[in-house]
Amino acid sequence: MTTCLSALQQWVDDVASHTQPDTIYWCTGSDAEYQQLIDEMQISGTLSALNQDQYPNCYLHLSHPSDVARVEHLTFICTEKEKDAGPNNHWMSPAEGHAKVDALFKNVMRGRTLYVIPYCMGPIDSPYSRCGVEITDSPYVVINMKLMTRMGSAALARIEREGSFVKGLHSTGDLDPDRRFIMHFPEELSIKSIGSGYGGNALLGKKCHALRIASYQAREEGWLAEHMLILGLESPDGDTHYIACAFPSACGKTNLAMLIPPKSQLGWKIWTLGDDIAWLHLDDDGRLRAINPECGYFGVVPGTNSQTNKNAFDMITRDAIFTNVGLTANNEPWWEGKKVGKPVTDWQGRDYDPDVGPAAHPNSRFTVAATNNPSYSSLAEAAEGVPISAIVFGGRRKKLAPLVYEARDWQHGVLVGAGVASETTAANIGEVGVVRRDPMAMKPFCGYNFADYWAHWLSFAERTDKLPRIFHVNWFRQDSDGRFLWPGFGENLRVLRWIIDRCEQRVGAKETPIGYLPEPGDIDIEGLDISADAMRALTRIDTQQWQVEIESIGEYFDSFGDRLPAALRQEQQRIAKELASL
Ligand code: SAT
Ligand code: MN
Repeated sequence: MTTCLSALQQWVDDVASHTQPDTIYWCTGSDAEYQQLIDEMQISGTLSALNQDQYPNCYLHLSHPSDVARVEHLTFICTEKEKDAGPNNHWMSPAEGHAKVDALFKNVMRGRTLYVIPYCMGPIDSPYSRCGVEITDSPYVVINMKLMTRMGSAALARIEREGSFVKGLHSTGDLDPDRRFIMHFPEELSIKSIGSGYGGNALLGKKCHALRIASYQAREEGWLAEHMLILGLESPDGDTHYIACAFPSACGKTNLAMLIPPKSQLGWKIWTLGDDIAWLHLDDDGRLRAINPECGYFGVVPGTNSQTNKNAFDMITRDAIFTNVGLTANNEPWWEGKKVGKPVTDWQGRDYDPDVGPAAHPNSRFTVAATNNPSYSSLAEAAEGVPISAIVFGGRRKKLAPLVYEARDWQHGVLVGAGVASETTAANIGEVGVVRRDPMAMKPFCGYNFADYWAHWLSFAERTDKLPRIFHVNWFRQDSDGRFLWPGFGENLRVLRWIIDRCEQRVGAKETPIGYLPEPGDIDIEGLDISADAMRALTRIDTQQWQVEIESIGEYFDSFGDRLPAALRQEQQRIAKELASL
């Protein structure tokens, strides 16, 4: 056995002697193994088969009612120096972090199976991919990792070849929220997660590895690990531009990534490369290229229907795992906004009663392989990734942010990303609907100090002059009566077209202190029921509101002290000054 595999074996042995599982099982990633686990989980009652005529190979898992979302307040970055984790993270020293969870891991796998999951984030043969091994006692985690990552023997072979991997240790423990921690040790490239079976806390390849640990690793190695979807937008002429968009959790990344153009946008087509995470590297020509480290979707179910996201609606009618949705009398999954059927039981398995609560939990999820998606792009497997034309930031803002605007240059674009704010959603346990800063949609996911992260972003401009343009969008603007000004969903394609027109220098723009805005007539609204007033409101800035916003961004920057890159402060002051002189 090579040194790396013996290091892996040693770690598995150490974990086993500490956690005392009944059995140890090394996952191969085969289809037969997947089916075997599904069968076992049905026997143990942790999974039930859905109507196999309507939903072949689809299953339902109901989680513990207290374990339905990420837990940012229990998520820690454990670095030697507190300053390295930054004010954007909860910090604990590595010694304390290990001690705290190791005590909880003691004997925790008694009576359970310890699964060893070697996995590769990214195409198995891509130089940009990185591997990890997750140890878990949850078969639910194993079947989800099978759909979400390149998992099993091929990944193990790569680990053996490369000699390095991220170590992730997970146990559902007793699911007691008081004994739940998601600990990251970026300096050791390791993760320890206990007390939760929820995706974002338990599928360690996803947020824990591909964002928190990878963002740290990316800074050291000169790339970026981002909370971004990747899509290809093909024009009627057959040109395809690739766009990476960062929106906070549950703000429509999955919908945008697999958008079906409305009839009015004849000849346009969207290809999906990824819906949640992008790893971005400069290639030898200085172009920014993206790979999606995942190969499946863990998407929000409620609201998915044939109008909002037909591709998702169709792709989850087979081979999907549903978590925390309701059921119809016909044993089909049901969720709010499905538009067909009606529920008889809710996500806690109780008789459905609308007075008690929704049938599906607002953060209920589907897990499905990316290849199930009708708009799947096979370039998701391309070792070299795809070249990115535009980076788009966005958030959920009732007011303030226009439908779309473009940053003046990269440095300004980094400020636009750093200033992202959004109303909170059900993807995290906590209050929903309050505006908070969510720079680059990475607030819950950056594994180090945001000030250093922004400096890293800024440094790309010194390495190449071929960087993508940076934009900001807001699909969620409302009028004073709380009605959405923009129809959203498939119509968002019209905004992406303006973005591509800008990249191709086919359209001008209004220059404002916050960036370039479209002239109302430059966004194609043909066939849309949208008033000229609404279009004006969507494409102008309110100077006073923006003065308050830019000042608030300045105050937010203050919390990073002297680690804040001077260029960001200058940019913020420039905008403040220009707004004041309007
Ligand atoms: O963290 S999850 O992967 O469960 C979903 C999200 O918040 O984006
Ligand atoms: Mn996400």
